[in-house]
Amino acid sequence: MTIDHSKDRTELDVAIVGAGVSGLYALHRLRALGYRVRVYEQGGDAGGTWYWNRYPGCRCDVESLEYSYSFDETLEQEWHWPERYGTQPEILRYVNHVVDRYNLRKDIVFNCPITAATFDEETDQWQLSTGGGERIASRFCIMATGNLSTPRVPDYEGLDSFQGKWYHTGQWPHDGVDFTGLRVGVIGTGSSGVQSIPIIAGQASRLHVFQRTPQFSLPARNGPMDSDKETAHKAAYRSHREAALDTPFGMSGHPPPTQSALDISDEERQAAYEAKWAEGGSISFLYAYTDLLINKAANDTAADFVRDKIRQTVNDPKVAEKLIPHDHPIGTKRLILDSGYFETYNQDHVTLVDVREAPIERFTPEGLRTADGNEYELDAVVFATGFDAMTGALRNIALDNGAGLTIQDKWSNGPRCFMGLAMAGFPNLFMITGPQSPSVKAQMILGGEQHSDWIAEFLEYMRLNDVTRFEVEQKAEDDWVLHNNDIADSTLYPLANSWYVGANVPGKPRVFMPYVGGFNRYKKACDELAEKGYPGLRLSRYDEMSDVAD
Ligand code: N01
Repeated sequence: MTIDHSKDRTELDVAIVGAGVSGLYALHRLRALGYRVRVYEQGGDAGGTWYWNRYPGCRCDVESLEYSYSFDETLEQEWHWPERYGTQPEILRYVNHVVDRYNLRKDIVFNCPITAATFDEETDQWQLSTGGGERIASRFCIMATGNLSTPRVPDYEGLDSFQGKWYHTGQWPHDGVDFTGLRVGVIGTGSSGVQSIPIIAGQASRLHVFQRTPQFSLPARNGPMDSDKETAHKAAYRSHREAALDTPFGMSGHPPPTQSALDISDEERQAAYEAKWAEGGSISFLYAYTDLLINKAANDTAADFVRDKIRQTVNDPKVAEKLIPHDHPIGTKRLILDSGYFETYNQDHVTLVDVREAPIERFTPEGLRTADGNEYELDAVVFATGFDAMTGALRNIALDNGAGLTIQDKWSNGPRCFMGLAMAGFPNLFMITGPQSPSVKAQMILGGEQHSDWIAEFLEYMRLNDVTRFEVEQKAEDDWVLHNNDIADSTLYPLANSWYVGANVPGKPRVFMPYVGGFNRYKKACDELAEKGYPGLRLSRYDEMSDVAD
């Protein structure tokens, strides 16, 4: 991109890309500190993932009393969540309430994708371009672009010829879709597929689910908010939030396990799993024992328990066996929470099609054909086929450092970041919940708040020290990437072909992307970095180009 030094451009201290839950909080926090901040959002309104994912059954898998902002105690007390887990419309209503309550809208530009960003070495500013041709110069840029924000539709031959309608769960029509009386196909059985399939089955005259890989799913046990629980939680909200910060996944209410799954009798273990199954929730289940995610034999006890539950739920034993995962340890792909998913296959009009055995060969005007020659006539197809996770959004921007390095080059062998917050070679650029931070492995709103607070304090430190530029030292990044990989390799996570390693996108380098050392451990590392004066980050001023701190 050519650098624009003209005056007819917006001048900012901080440009934030993305008005999801993280970008919104970053705006609120930085504006209060007096920075000139603006958010650029490609969608028509705020909410990020909750703006786009409007598919039937979409709901958060973190309990609503936890999945909410913690920065304002009055907001916490006043907001009432009607259900144990928030539905997409309810969460979007909450997000919009936050936007209005803190008057954020005036500093957000909607329908405005950032298409290119170049760092200007001369002025220590990012030069951003929008889809509409606007130019922005900003000292700092924060990419709050989300981890699951780039939907992926597999490249199927013949899709253009299909005469029915098709949808992706991550780009759902705002006025909804009525499948009543239609022959519907759903491709994909991750969280989005598993949540939407029971609802779509309730409308469709015929439903075919095209499954490539079965996944583990547990009952969510959703229901109306228990008012006693809400009152008790709100009475102690501060201590819940404090406790959440000190957990590996950023959620309170789950006492740390103390025992190995292999150190107790089969009967005791079975009873514990039954209790967790009845309680609902994935953290509670995976946190039953100390070693479920690090020891395959321990993991097998939990996986076998869930496999048996699937067998008990699905009437047809052949269908049940097809729905049982065998290719990955439980929890190493995002553990799904469902409401009546496996029961759906007991309905006569619902058919499971194994597309691992016979892959989808092509779409036809009438539907699709699989490799065994079977033809499926469909009026509508739902792609629940996931996202180019964690790196897709940034790689879609023409992002370069003004000195010949693009993000595509930088990440050609997979993402490399310093604590998921910044990258060597890209001065003055932050990411919120980027690769190699806890991101998707912790409560995302909490992670967004923690990152935004850390960035705010760092900006204040730079302002105080009259610094205009920070750069990540290569060694600091290399050390962090090594640390991230070492931790991942000490767990069972890399055994799964998951989107955590980019396995769902053909050709994507296989790198374990989230930090799985625990949110608490990660936060401690961030806090220590600040306390020690930001070692690993090189600080300078553009008119001097001399170091002001090490
Ligand atoms: O996407 P996914 P998702 N042919 O990647 C299949 C979060 N989330 O949108 O496993 C046939 O998990 C693919 O098969 P395979 C949550 O973190 C949260 O469901 O690659 N099938 C898989 O079955 C979640 O993990 C919530 O073999 C193909 C599915 O499509 C993440 O978002 C709700 C295919 C994709 O599953 C992503 O979930 C929703 C092909 N060519 C999402 N390509 C909650 O909070 C892909 N698939 C509850």
